[in-house]
Amino acid sequence: MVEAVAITPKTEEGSEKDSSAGTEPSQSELLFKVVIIGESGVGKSCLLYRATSGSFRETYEVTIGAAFGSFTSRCNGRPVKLQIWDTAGQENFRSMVHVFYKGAHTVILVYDITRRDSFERLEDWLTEIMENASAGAKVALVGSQKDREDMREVATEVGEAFARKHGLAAFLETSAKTGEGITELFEQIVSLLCADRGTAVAPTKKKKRLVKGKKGKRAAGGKCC
Ligand SMILES: Nc1nc2c(ncn2[C@@H]2O[C@H](COP(=O)(O)OP(=O)(O)OP(=O)(O)O)[C@@H](O)[C@H]2O)c(=O)[nH]1
Ligand SMILES: [Mg+2]
Repeated sequence: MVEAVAITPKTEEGSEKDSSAGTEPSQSELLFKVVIIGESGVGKSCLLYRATSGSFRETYEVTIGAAFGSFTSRCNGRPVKLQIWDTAGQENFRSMVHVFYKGAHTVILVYDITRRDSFERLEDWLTEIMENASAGAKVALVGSQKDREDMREVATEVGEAFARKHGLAAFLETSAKTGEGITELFEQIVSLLCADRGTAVAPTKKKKRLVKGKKGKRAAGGKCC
């Protein structure tokens, strides 16, 4: 079983210290693994870049293999870090990508709201998740490039219905360009993982069911299924 890793802060001498400067009991950091997948060019790297740097990258730099970033927050006052792996969407760079699913607590599946083709591939991506991700891993569906409303090919309701039909844990539309929905997405993932703490994910096995979100419940600040 793969559980959230708790990291206890150390002093410079290497002994454990109270991270809350003596006002609260010592709280070690919880570490969760998140993987971003989806068609090439949908905006996975820009999503991560916006979340980690707060800015937008206009130029398209194809991801080769994978890239890494982190997002920090708190869970009931306890520090939480999401260790985020951004994977390559291009077929020729995907041979090693299954490795990144190992032990992931959440998979962010991205399509571009201006590209119908990227939405139509979602079923294939779900199959890949079922074959490679750990049992218990949550799936968050993201419709990216929301700022390009005039080019929209996938209605919000269609994305929402897909997420509901497949029992996905969250659905959000985001824009890496304006920043809309980005912090909300990662905070929603932290909330889901935080609420579920103690439900460990099992090692990767072939063909198992995805974990569903709480039925009918809307996660704070975002759409849910
Ligand atoms: N307008 C707009 N453009 C975006 C947005 N997100 C990404 N882009 C653009 O889309 C292109 C591809 O973005 P990437 O994030 O590199 O795409 P990717 O999914 O990582 O692609 P691969 O690495 O090949 O899998 C870039 O030119 C980005 O500037 C967005 O939210 N709004
Ligand atoms: Mg990329």
